[in-house]
Amino acid sequence: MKFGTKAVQSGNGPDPATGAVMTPIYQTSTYHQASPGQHKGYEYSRSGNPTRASLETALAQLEDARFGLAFSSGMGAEDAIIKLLKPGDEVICTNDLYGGSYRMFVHIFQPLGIRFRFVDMGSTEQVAAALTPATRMLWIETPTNPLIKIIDIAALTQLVKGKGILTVVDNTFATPYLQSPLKLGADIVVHSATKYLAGHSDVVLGAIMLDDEELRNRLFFIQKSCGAVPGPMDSFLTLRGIKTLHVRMERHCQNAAAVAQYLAGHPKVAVVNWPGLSEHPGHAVARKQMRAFGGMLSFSLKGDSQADAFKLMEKLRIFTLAESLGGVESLIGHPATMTHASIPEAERLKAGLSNSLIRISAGIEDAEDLLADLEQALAAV
Ligand code: P1T
Repeated sequence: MKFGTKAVQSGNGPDPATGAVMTPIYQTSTYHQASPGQHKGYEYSRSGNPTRASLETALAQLEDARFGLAFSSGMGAEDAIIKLLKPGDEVICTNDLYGGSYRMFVHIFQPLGIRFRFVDMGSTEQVAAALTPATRMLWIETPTNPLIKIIDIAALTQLVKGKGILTVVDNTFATPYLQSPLKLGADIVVHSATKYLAGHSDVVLGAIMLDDEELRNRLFFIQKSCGAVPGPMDSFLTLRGIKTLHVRMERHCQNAAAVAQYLAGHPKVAVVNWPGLSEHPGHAVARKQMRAFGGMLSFSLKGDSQADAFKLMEKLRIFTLAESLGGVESLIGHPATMTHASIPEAERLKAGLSNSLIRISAGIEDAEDLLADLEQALAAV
């Protein structure tokens, strides 16, 4: 089945109780038992809920995975994955990743004895050099947030094959429409479904997709024991969003291309990070592992002034200045003070996250309006 058909049909099926075509919102915390232990598959909504079950089926189908698990947020999903580890274990992570992931790794799990090493994963040699006998996980995010770097998933999964190291790919920016990490050898895919999967900036939700049954059972045990589960309403909204994922992604990618090309030709812009540009260092790998180049881009200004970046963002009328990404409306943000503020300045600058870096989530509006908005705002800087 092709992707669009899967997206529309996934998790569907007439509701067994009523025949409803759309999965109903089963807004219940608990379920009747005829006699203790005798129930229809559900006993308590932390361990299972029919609306969430439909979503989990849909999530698995999107990534062509055997299993899907839904969480109350992307961070809830990431938290469950790190809980697969134990003190003394090491994780090698990309040095350019969502600031909230960095914060949880360094401030929650590092004090519990799990070690995180941040390396430039664009270089397979650097990852190879960072491996130690204690390495148990590679944490890959590609395209990265917010520098939109590309990491070669197949090269890294190949590197650690047979070494007892799990490879996790945060596929939030690419979505399953553009990139299939499991097919490239990854063990676990994680998403902030808050973004493109739900797609309308109206829900916070996380997802894990994977093929290995033993790992799935461990993650399910963590999910029900620790309790970071989404409610039925949020599960429903995400299911509804998924049905148009392929259509939205086409337009997100087209608009990002138009914005990236416009910015690349603007005299006040220093660098544009978007893998569809032929000069982007990850262009060739992106061509190989992605169906198209995605809706996310970032750019910096000549002179690298934070004040100029702020002025530009304040002038924009169509782009909304806000955290998050992947909704139908175009968003703009300043990673250094917003999404990535928890990364110490020296480390941030070392990774290339400069003071004037501006991140754009290209929405699905008309590209002409987006370019005109940027034009008038850049004129004011
Ligand atoms: O916000 P939440 O659903 O908990 O997802 C966390 C998360 C995980 N992974 C990536 C790549 C992300 O970008 C995020 C959340 N990011 C933002 C809120 C942001 O504006 O970048």
